Amino acid sequence: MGQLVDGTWQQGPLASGSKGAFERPATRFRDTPTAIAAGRYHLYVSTACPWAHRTLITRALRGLIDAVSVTVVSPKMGDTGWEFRAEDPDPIGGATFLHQVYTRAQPDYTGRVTVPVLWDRETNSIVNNESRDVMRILDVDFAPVAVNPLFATLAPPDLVTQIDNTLDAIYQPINNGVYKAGFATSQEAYDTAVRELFAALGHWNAVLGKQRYLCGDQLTEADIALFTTLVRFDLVYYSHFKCNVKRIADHAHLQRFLKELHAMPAIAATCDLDGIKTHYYWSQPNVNPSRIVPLGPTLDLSVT
Ligand SMILES: N[C@@H](CCC(=O)N[C@@H](CS)C(=O)NCC(=O)O)C(=O)O
Repeated sequence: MGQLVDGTWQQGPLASGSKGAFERPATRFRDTPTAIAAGRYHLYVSTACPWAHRTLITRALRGLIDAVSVTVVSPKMGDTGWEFRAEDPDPIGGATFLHQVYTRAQPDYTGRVTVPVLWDRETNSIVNNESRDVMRILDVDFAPVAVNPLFATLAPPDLVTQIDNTLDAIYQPINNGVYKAGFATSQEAYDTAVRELFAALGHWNAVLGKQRYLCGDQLTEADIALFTTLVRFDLVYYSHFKCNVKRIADHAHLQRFLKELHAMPAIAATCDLDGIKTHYYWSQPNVNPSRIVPLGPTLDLSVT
Protein backbone atom coordinates (compact mmCIF):
# COMPACT_ATOMS: atom_id res chain seq x y z
CA MET A 1 0.00 0.00 0.00
CA GLY A 2 1.07 3.54 -0.60
CA GLN A 3 0.36 6.55 -2.76
CA LEU A 4 1.96 9.29 -4.83
CA VAL A 5 2.71 12.64 -3.21
CA ASP A 6 3.88 15.34 -5.66
CA GLY A 7 4.90 12.59 -8.05
CA THR A 8 6.93 10.59 -5.48
CA TRP A 9 5.82 7.16 -4.25
CA GLN A 10 5.29 6.99 -0.51
CA GLN A 11 4.64 3.76 1.32
CA GLY A 12 2.00 3.61 3.98
CA PRO A 13 -1.32 2.12 4.96
CA LEU A 14 -4.70 3.59 4.09
CA ALA A 15 -5.64 6.12 6.74
CA SER A 16 -9.06 5.53 8.23
CA GLY A 17 -11.46 8.39 8.77
CA SER A 18 -13.34 9.43 11.86
CA LYS A 19 -14.54 6.67 14.23
CA GLY A 20 -12.63 3.95 12.41
CA ALA A 21 -14.65 4.19 9.20
CA PHE A 22 -13.04 3.58 5.79
CA GLU A 23 -13.31 6.64 3.53
CA ARG A 24 -12.64 6.07 -0.18
CA PRO A 25 -10.81 9.03 -1.76
CA ALA A 26 -12.35 10.76 -4.79
CA THR A 27 -11.10 9.74 -8.24
CA ARG A 28 -8.85 12.26 -10.02
CA PHE A 29 -8.99 11.74 -13.79
CA ARG A 30 -12.55 12.17 -15.03
CA ASP A 31 -12.31 13.14 -18.73
CA THR A 32 -13.99 11.65 -21.78
CA PRO A 33 -11.98 10.59 -24.84
CA THR A 34 -11.54 13.23 -27.53
CA ALA A 35 -11.67 11.09 -30.68
CA ILE A 36 -12.44 7.38 -30.71
CA ALA A 37 -10.26 5.16 -32.88
CA ALA A 38 -9.49 1.46 -32.67
CA GLY A 39 -6.01 0.94 -31.20
CA ARG A 40 -5.71 4.42 -29.67
CA TYR A 41 -6.83 3.66 -26.11
CA HIS A 42 -5.47 1.18 -23.59
CA LEU A 43 -6.80 -0.21 -20.33
CA TYR A 44 -4.61 -0.98 -17.33
CA VAL A 45 -6.48 -3.34 -15.02
CA SER A 46 -6.18 -5.91 -12.30
CA THR A 47 -8.48 -8.89 -12.81
CA ALA A 48 -8.66 -9.10 -9.02
CA CYS A 49 -10.24 -5.68 -8.60
CA PRO A 50 -14.04 -5.42 -8.74
CA TRP A 51 -13.91 -1.88 -10.18
CA ALA A 52 -11.50 -2.81 -12.97
CA HIS A 53 -13.44 -6.03 -13.58
CA ARG A 54 -16.46 -3.92 -14.55
CA THR A 55 -14.52 -2.43 -17.44
CA LEU A 56 -13.20 -5.81 -18.63
CA ILE A 57 -16.74 -7.20 -18.78
CA THR A 58 -18.03 -4.12 -20.61
CA ARG A 59 -15.16 -4.37 -23.12
CA ALA A 60 -15.98 -8.05 -23.75
CA LEU A 61 -19.76 -7.71 -24.05
CA ARG A 62 -19.53 -4.65 -26.29
CA GLY A 63 -17.16 -6.18 -28.82
CA LEU A 64 -14.15 -4.01 -27.97
CA ILE A 65 -11.51 -6.67 -27.43
CA ASP A 66 -9.72 -5.77 -30.66
CA ALA A 67 -10.24 -2.01 -30.40
CA VAL A 68 -9.08 -1.48 -26.80
CA SER A 69 -5.92 -3.25 -25.65
CA VAL A 70 -5.44 -4.36 -22.04
CA THR A 71 -2.59 -4.92 -19.62
CA VAL A 72 -3.26 -6.96 -16.47
CA VAL A 73 -1.06 -6.17 -13.46
CA SER A 74 0.05 -8.69 -10.83
CA PRO A 75 -2.62 -9.59 -8.24
CA LYS A 76 -0.04 -9.06 -5.51
CA MET A 77 -0.11 -5.40 -4.55
CA GLY A 78 2.69 -4.81 -2.07
CA ASP A 79 4.66 -1.83 -0.74
CA THR A 80 5.25 -0.48 -4.25
CA GLY A 81 1.60 -0.73 -5.27
CA TRP A 82 0.40 -2.40 -8.45
CA GLU A 83 3.24 -3.95 -10.42
CA PHE A 84 3.51 -5.24 -14.01
CA ARG A 85 4.17 -8.93 -14.65
CA ALA A 86 6.99 -10.19 -16.85
CA GLU A 87 4.45 -12.01 -19.02
CA ASP A 88 2.33 -8.89 -19.56
CA PRO A 89 4.66 -5.85 -19.56
CA ASP A 90 3.55 -2.24 -19.97
CA PRO A 91 3.38 -1.91 -23.79
CA ILE A 92 3.39 1.90 -23.79
CA GLY A 93 6.13 3.22 -21.55
CA GLY A 94 7.76 0.07 -20.20
CA ALA A 95 6.84 0.93 -16.63
CA THR A 96 7.66 -1.46 -13.79
CA PHE A 97 4.98 -0.11 -11.45
CA LEU A 98 1.57 1.38 -12.17
CA HIS A 99 2.53 4.54 -10.25
CA GLN A 100 4.96 5.27 -13.12
CA VAL A 101 1.99 5.31 -15.50
CA TYR A 102 0.36 7.94 -13.30
CA THR A 103 3.47 10.13 -13.21
CA ARG A 104 3.88 9.70 -16.96
CA ALA A 105 0.43 11.28 -17.25
CA GLN A 106 1.04 13.88 -14.57
CA PRO A 107 4.57 14.20 -13.16
CA ASP A 108 3.41 15.89 -9.93
CA TYR A 109 0.39 13.64 -9.34
CA THR A 110 -0.75 13.34 -5.74
CA GLY A 111 -3.21 10.61 -4.83
CA ARG A 112 -3.88 6.91 -4.89
CA VAL A 113 -2.71 4.77 -7.76
CA THR A 114 -5.74 2.70 -8.66
CA VAL A 115 -7.07 0.46 -11.41
CA PRO A 116 -8.78 0.71 -13.84
CA VAL A 117 -6.91 3.31 -15.91
CA LEU A 118 -8.04 4.29 -19.41
CA TRP A 119 -4.96 5.53 -21.25
CA ASP A 120 -4.80 7.60 -24.48
CA ARG A 121 -1.78 6.82 -26.67
CA GLU A 122 -2.18 10.10 -28.62
CA THR A 123 -2.21 12.53 -25.72
CA ASN A 124 0.07 10.20 -23.72
CA SER A 125 -2.11 10.64 -20.68
CA ILE A 126 -4.83 9.14 -18.52
CA VAL A 127 -8.34 9.87 -19.76
CA ASN A 128 -10.23 8.48 -16.83
CA ASN A 129 -9.63 6.21 -13.83
CA GLU A 130 -13.17 5.95 -12.47
CA SER A 131 -14.70 2.58 -13.32
CA ARG A 132 -18.22 3.88 -13.54
CA ASP A 133 -17.20 6.50 -16.10
CA VAL A 134 -15.06 4.01 -18.01
CA MET A 135 -17.97 1.54 -18.28
CA ARG A 136 -20.14 4.27 -19.81
CA ILE A 137 -17.33 5.52 -22.08
CA LEU A 138 -16.69 2.02 -23.41
CA ASP A 139 -20.38 1.35 -23.85
CA VAL A 140 -21.44 4.61 -25.50
CA ASP A 141 -18.41 6.51 -26.84
CA PHE A 142 -16.69 3.41 -28.21
CA ALA A 143 -19.80 2.11 -30.02
CA PRO A 144 -18.40 3.11 -33.45
CA VAL A 145 -15.41 0.75 -33.09
CA ALA A 146 -17.31 -2.24 -31.64
CA VAL A 147 -17.04 -5.48 -33.62
CA ASN A 148 -19.72 -8.18 -33.22
CA PRO A 149 -20.92 -6.91 -29.85
CA LEU A 150 -22.91 -9.39 -27.75
CA PHE A 151 -25.11 -6.52 -26.54
CA ALA A 152 -26.08 -3.41 -28.52
CA THR A 153 -25.68 -1.30 -25.38
CA LEU A 154 -25.48 -1.74 -21.61
CA ALA A 155 -26.97 1.73 -21.05
CA PRO A 156 -30.06 2.03 -23.27
CA PRO A 157 -31.17 5.71 -23.35
CA ASP A 158 -34.65 4.96 -22.00
CA LEU A 159 -33.12 3.23 -18.96
CA VAL A 160 -30.17 5.54 -18.24
CA THR A 161 -31.80 7.34 -15.31
CA GLN A 162 -32.82 4.05 -13.73
CA ILE A 163 -29.36 2.58 -14.34
CA ASP A 164 -27.65 5.61 -12.75
CA ASN A 165 -30.00 5.49 -9.77
CA THR A 166 -29.34 1.78 -9.35
CA LEU A 167 -25.57 2.26 -9.60
CA ASP A 168 -25.89 4.91 -6.89
CA ALA A 169 -28.12 2.68 -4.77
CA ILE A 170 -25.77 -0.31 -4.77
CA TYR A 171 -22.51 1.66 -4.48
CA GLN A 172 -22.35 2.66 -0.81
CA PRO A 173 -24.02 -0.32 0.86
CA ILE A 174 -22.74 -3.10 -1.41
CA ASN A 175 -19.81 -2.32 -3.77
CA ASN A 176 -18.08 -0.05 -1.27
CA GLY A 177 -19.90 -1.59 1.71
CA VAL A 178 -17.76 -4.73 1.70
CA TYR A 179 -14.65 -2.52 1.91
CA LYS A 180 -16.20 -0.45 4.71
CA ALA A 181 -16.78 -3.70 6.61
CA GLY A 182 -13.32 -5.11 5.89
CA PHE A 183 -11.32 -1.93 6.50
CA ALA A 184 -13.26 -0.75 9.58
CA THR A 185 -11.04 -0.18 12.57
CA SER A 186 -13.84 0.15 15.10
CA GLN A 187 -16.64 -2.25 16.05
CA GLU A 188 -19.21 0.48 15.48
CA ALA A 189 -18.05 1.25 11.93
CA TYR A 190 -17.96 -2.47 11.12
CA ASP A 191 -21.43 -3.13 12.58
CA THR A 192 -22.94 -0.24 10.62
CA ALA A 193 -21.35 -1.32 7.35
CA VAL A 194 -22.39 -4.96 7.71
CA ARG A 195 -25.96 -4.13 8.68
CA GLU A 196 -26.31 -1.81 5.69
CA LEU A 197 -24.70 -4.37 3.41
CA PHE A 198 -27.05 -7.21 4.33
CA ALA A 199 -30.12 -4.98 4.28
CA ALA A 200 -29.21 -3.95 0.73
CA LEU A 201 -28.45 -7.53 -0.35
CA GLY A 202 -31.85 -8.57 1.02
CA HIS A 203 -33.53 -5.78 -0.89
CA TRP A 204 -31.93 -6.61 -4.24
CA ASN A 205 -32.46 -10.31 -3.66
CA ALA A 206 -36.19 -9.57 -3.44
CA VAL A 207 -36.04 -7.39 -6.58
CA LEU A 208 -34.33 -10.19 -8.48
CA GLY A 209 -37.05 -12.56 -7.31
CA LYS A 210 -39.47 -10.54 -9.42
CA GLN A 211 -37.38 -9.61 -12.45
CA ARG A 212 -34.42 -11.01 -14.33
CA TYR A 213 -32.02 -8.07 -13.96
CA LEU A 214 -31.70 -5.03 -11.68
CA CYS A 215 -33.38 -2.64 -14.13
CA GLY A 216 -35.90 -5.05 -15.64
CA ASP A 217 -35.44 -7.62 -18.38
CA GLN A 218 -32.36 -6.07 -20.02
CA LEU A 219 -28.78 -6.56 -18.89
CA THR A 220 -27.25 -3.18 -18.00
CA GLU A 221 -24.17 -1.60 -16.42
CA ALA A 222 -25.90 -1.88 -13.04
CA ASP A 223 -25.88 -5.67 -13.34
CA ILE A 224 -22.19 -5.67 -14.24
CA ALA A 225 -21.45 -3.50 -11.20
CA LEU A 226 -23.35 -5.84 -8.89
CA PHE A 227 -21.89 -8.96 -10.47
CA THR A 228 -18.26 -8.01 -9.82
CA THR A 229 -19.00 -7.66 -6.09
CA LEU A 230 -21.15 -10.81 -5.91
CA VAL A 231 -18.59 -13.05 -7.60
CA ARG A 232 -16.02 -12.05 -4.95
CA PHE A 233 -18.39 -12.36 -2.02
CA ASP A 234 -18.43 -16.01 -0.94
CA LEU A 235 -14.84 -16.38 -2.13
CA VAL A 236 -13.29 -13.48 -0.20
CA TYR A 237 -15.59 -10.90 1.40
CA TYR A 238 -17.42 -13.47 3.53
CA SER A 239 -14.27 -14.40 5.45
CA HIS A 240 -11.53 -11.84 4.71
CA PHE A 241 -13.83 -8.81 5.13
CA LYS A 242 -15.97 -10.50 7.84
CA CYS A 243 -19.18 -10.16 5.78
CA ASN A 244 -20.37 -13.46 7.20
CA VAL A 245 -24.00 -12.97 8.16
CA LYS A 246 -24.98 -14.98 5.08
CA ARG A 247 -23.39 -16.07 1.83
CA ILE A 248 -24.61 -15.06 -1.62
CA ALA A 249 -25.42 -18.76 -2.02
CA ASP A 250 -27.96 -18.27 0.80
CA HIS A 251 -29.78 -15.59 -1.22
CA ALA A 252 -31.67 -17.62 -3.84
CA HIS A 253 -32.23 -14.84 -6.35
CA LEU A 254 -28.82 -13.19 -6.04
CA GLN A 255 -27.29 -16.63 -6.56
CA ARG A 256 -29.45 -17.27 -9.63
CA PHE A 257 -28.38 -13.89 -11.03
CA LEU A 258 -24.70 -14.53 -10.24
CA LYS A 259 -24.79 -17.92 -11.96
CA GLU A 260 -26.70 -16.61 -14.95
CA LEU A 261 -24.15 -13.88 -15.66
CA HIS A 262 -21.23 -16.19 -15.01
CA ALA A 263 -22.71 -18.66 -17.52
CA MET A 264 -21.99 -16.19 -20.33
CA PRO A 265 -18.63 -17.36 -21.72
CA ALA A 266 -17.55 -13.75 -22.36
CA ILE A 267 -18.07 -12.95 -18.67
CA ALA A 268 -16.62 -16.21 -17.34
CA ALA A 269 -13.44 -15.48 -19.34
CA THR A 270 -12.93 -12.29 -17.31
CA CYS A 271 -13.27 -14.04 -13.91
CA ASP A 272 -9.90 -14.84 -12.34
CA LEU A 273 -11.00 -16.53 -9.11
CA ASP A 274 -7.48 -17.53 -8.01
CA GLY A 275 -6.15 -14.04 -8.70
CA ILE A 276 -8.99 -12.54 -6.68
CA LYS A 277 -8.18 -14.66 -3.64
CA THR A 278 -4.45 -14.04 -3.92
CA HIS A 279 -4.97 -10.31 -4.26
CA TYR A 280 -7.08 -9.73 -1.18
CA TYR A 281 -5.42 -12.15 1.23
CA TRP A 282 -1.87 -11.25 0.15
CA SER A 283 -2.20 -7.51 -0.49
CA GLN A 284 -4.02 -6.41 2.64
CA PRO A 285 -1.76 -7.35 5.56
CA ASN A 286 -3.66 -4.89 7.76
CA VAL A 287 -6.56 -7.38 7.47
CA ASN A 288 -4.53 -10.61 7.03
CA PRO A 289 -1.01 -10.13 8.50
CA SER A 290 0.16 -13.70 7.70
CA ARG A 291 -0.66 -13.24 4.00
CA ILE A 292 -1.81 -16.86 3.95
CA VAL A 293 -4.25 -17.45 1.09
CA PRO A 294 -6.92 -19.98 2.15
CA LEU A 295 -7.46 -23.14 0.11
CA GLY A 296 -11.26 -22.91 0.03
CA PRO A 297 -14.00 -22.35 -0.63
CA THR A 298 -14.88 -24.09 -3.88
CA LEU A 299 -17.56 -22.02 -5.58
CA ASP A 300 -20.27 -23.80 -7.50
CA LEU A 301 -21.29 -21.35 -10.19
CA SER A 302 -22.60 -23.99 -12.59
CA VAL A 303 -26.13 -23.49 -13.83
CA THR A 304 -28.29 -26.44 -12.86
N1 LIG B 1 -13.46 4.69 -7.61
C1 LIG B 1 -12.48 3.86 -8.26
C2 LIG B 1 -11.87 2.89 -7.26
C3 LIG B 1 -10.82 2.01 -7.85
C4 LIG B 1 -10.03 1.28 -6.76
O1 LIG B 1 -10.09 1.63 -5.56
N2 LIG B 1 -9.27 0.24 -7.14
C5 LIG B 1 -8.46 -0.48 -6.17
C6 LIG B 1 -8.36 -1.95 -6.48
S1 LIG B 1 -9.79 -2.87 -6.07
C7 LIG B 1 -7.04 0.03 -6.19
O2 LIG B 1 -6.46 0.15 -7.26
N3 LIG B 1 -6.48 0.30 -5.01
C8 LIG B 1 -5.13 0.71 -4.86
C9 LIG B 1 -4.97 1.79 -3.83
O3 LIG B 1 -5.98 2.34 -3.38
O4 LIG B 1 -3.83 2.06 -3.48
C10 LIG B 1 -13.15 3.14 -9.40
O5 LIG B 1 -14.30 2.70 -9.26
O6 LIG B 1 -12.53 3.03 -10.44
